[in-house]
Amino acid sequence: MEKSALLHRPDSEYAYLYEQDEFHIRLRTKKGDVTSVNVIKGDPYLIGEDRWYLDSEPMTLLTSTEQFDYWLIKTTAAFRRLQYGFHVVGHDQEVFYGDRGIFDYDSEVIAKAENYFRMPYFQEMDRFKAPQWVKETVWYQIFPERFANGDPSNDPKGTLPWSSKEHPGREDFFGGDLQGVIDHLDYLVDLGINGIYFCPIFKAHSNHKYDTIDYFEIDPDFGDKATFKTLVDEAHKRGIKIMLDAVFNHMGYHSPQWQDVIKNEGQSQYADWFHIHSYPVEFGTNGNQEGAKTVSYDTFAFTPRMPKLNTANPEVQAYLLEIATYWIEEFDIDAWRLDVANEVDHHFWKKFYSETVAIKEDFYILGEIWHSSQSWLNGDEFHAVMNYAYTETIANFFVAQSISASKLVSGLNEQLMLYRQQTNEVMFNMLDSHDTARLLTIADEDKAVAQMTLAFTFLQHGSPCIYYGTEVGMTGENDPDCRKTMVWEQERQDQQFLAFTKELIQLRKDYQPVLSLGTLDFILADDTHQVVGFKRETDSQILTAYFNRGTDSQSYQKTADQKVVMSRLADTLIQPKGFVVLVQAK
Ligand code: ARE
Ligand code: CA
Repeated sequence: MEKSALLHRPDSEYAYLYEQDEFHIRLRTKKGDVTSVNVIKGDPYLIGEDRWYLDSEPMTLLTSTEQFDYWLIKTTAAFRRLQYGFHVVGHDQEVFYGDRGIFDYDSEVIAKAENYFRMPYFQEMDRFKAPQWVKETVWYQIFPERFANGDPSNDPKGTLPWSSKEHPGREDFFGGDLQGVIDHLDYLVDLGINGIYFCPIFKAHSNHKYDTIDYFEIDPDFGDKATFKTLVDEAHKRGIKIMLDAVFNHMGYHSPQWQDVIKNEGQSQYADWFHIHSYPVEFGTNGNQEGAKTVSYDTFAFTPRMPKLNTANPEVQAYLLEIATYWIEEFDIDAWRLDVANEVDHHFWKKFYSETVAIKEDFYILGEIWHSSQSWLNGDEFHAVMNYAYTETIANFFVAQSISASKLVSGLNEQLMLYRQQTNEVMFNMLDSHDTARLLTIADEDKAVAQMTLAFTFLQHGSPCIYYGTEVGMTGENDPDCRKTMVWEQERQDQQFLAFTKELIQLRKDYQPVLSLGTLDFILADDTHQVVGFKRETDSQILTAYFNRGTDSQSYQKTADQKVVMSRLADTLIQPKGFVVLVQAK
């Protein structure tokens, strides 16, 4: 047995409360190395005749990657306390794996308290609580400057006519605003989405508004607070939730705070709001120019126009927490997306979590993190991250075709094992965004590939997000080209893509419970024909799906009690770039 592959870590994604009284325990073993695992467990204080009342329960094989098997047991404890250890049976030996390491399995080892892992008490306060409504949400991301110009009176100077430029430049303005969103809420209802993620809308200098000047004001190019209030109210009436973008890692160069530092340098009352190493800090002086590596203060990336905030400063914390709570209390928003979330300290995010959730216990906090995010997802900071690591793996198989079916399966299972189950259920699954090239463009404008990739993503744990314009076949290379003005003329919209997107959103809604909560088992990973199949299962339903990324049509299994609920088929075969989704009751 490969003992070095054994891994368990208490109070992590390996041991956590899924529900108030449902405790999940996972164990990692080397793939194929272990034939069975039993958990030996009991209450640390329940001792009779100087031994514990211990029982032993089998774990089930939950999932596998190329290297590892992952085992799971869902259990509980009468007195909400548990000590537990693993009786691991391999082909050649059996061991006890516990808090003090790995031992040959024998009664002496079992009898020692110190050998047991502990779940000291089932603290509901500490449990990772995932907002239920997020599981029922299909998101739509809007870049406000480019969605719709509903009010030309607020167009900034130099605004260009809508869709007048095939490739917008970094400094272009087209007049998009909040009224434009209000005017198209019924379009969004008809599309079927029920959550909007807005890129920043507060007063800022650029067209993307990530260089904030005033977090307490709606940017005048976008409208005013009354318009925003109408937008939120009208969206809520239509069952659409609203998520705003919190840019707390840095402020904009033109903010009054940073302008005061430029003017008064070390004497400024805001000097400690930032990370300043030397003065002057004026743009163009002291090494402070675009892309310079010698900026005299910390910035976002190497962007001197985005001075990094010192979130360890209590004044900055108070200022940002006031913003965070203001937009919930005054405008009833439902969620914050946190910009550059991984570069702000955990201490601040813990305060952010407790203050926002105190106002709305089902408030959703989404971190923008492009890599593994375990340390932000323990239940006291974020509920989820923008799941680029998961969706990039999907795109690598379906679009870039850089990985095989079995690599796809291994990669996705590896991602899922990084987080608690309830975290996976509220992850934010977008295939593209305002920071990436558009899906159809990375698919070389092959609609079938783009649609197959979307369909696969919509059938995963986590809530899918459509980037505005995807549904009408918009293209675009990476920023700024992925921020073209939305196509509203029907004759220029891809009606087939629109119909497909509506069908897919409806499918997600029709089968949300099994798609959010169901297990995920990959039943097929054919590296020769590049076909992948998986099952999602709850107590009452099984959804099965097959995707053909290969070049030949493939047959698929269909039993009498399975119903085809969505497909891209040629007769009874799954054509290349096709798929089939089947559902059966249990
Ligand atoms: C743009 C161009 C830059 C150019 C700059 C010049 O993208 O190449 O140098 O203009 O001004 C906002 C604007 C961008 C602008 C940027 C800087 O939207 O148009 O850049 O400000 O002025 C990493 C971070 C991630 C960040 C991306 C952009 O981890 O947090 O880079 N995303 C957020 C927002 C952006 C926003 C900012 C941050 C700044 O979503 O829209 O940019 O507030 C890999 C890495 C990731 C990396 C990702 C993308 O996957 O793993 O860490 O994300 O690539 O680059
Ligand atoms: Ca406008």
